[in-house]
Amino acid sequence: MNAVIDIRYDEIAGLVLSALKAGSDPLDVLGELREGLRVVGERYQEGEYFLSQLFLAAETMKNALEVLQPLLAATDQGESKGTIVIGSIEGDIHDFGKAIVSSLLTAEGFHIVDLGVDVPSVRFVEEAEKANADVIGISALLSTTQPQSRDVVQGLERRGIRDRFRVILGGTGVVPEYALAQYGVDAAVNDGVEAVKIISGWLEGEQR
Ligand code: B12
Repeated sequence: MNAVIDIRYDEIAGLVLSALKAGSDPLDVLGELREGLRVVGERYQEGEYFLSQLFLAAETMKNALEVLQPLLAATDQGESKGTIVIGSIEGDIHDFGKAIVSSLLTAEGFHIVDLGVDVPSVRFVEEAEKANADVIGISALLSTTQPQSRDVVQGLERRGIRDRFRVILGGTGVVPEYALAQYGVDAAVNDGVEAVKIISGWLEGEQR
């Protein structure tokens, strides 16, 4: 966590590797990294860190994830439990959370279709239909981008296919009760492990 706050981007990969070798659980290491980023975000918000430091902290996280992500995604490659179309919504380029939850879902046996970042709401609808997906996953970390998840839901409704897909919104700063009430999504989370539980619960027993 301190290595992220102190932005030790050139040392972080080695530190993560040492922690893993010493027996730390990858999810605990992830928790530490996220906590570090939360503090960086707070310092940025309070004007203590500049935007350049936010970027370098992001670089630090990227280097850490190169080591960590393959472990989170380790899977036996069995039969797919379902398809999830995922992306960061238009105007949002944050993608660490999306990458992590995708790895966790892959490890659980789900097939992921990653649309990338800055994805218009209409594309979520089109791609979900194309992939015959079970779930649409929207990543949105900004208070200005989160409301667009409503556009995805309305896009599904307009096409008369709302009941074919479950929609989940995720990202730091997402307030689940608010998102559920305001955007019409089926679930909203700010934790990837919880997201996996929710999606697994939805698709358990559903034969593809
Ligand atoms: C890293 C970072 C950046 C990086 C992003 C790099 C990248 N490739 O992702 C950079 C430097 C580019 C950046 C830019 C900006 N950022 Co920024 N950023 C952050 C920071 C520090 C960490 C975010 C992060 O990666 N967390 C770690 C991940 C693993 O956690 P997570 O996103 O919560 O993901 C988990 C869950 O939420 C969930 N999840 C996430 N997505 C999804 C999706 C689905 C479908 C599901 C099911 C689950 C799920 O699973 C994940 C694993 O547990 C946050 C601070 C914070 N509090 O987090 C600010 C923060 C999000 N940024 C902020 C801001 C303001 C910006 C900028 C506007 C700054 C600027 N003036 O330019 C720009 C906007 C760029 C844009 N258009 O998107 C604000 C947002 C405030 C708000 N409420 O709107 C924050 C909160 C900082 C702050 N406190 O002010 N940022």
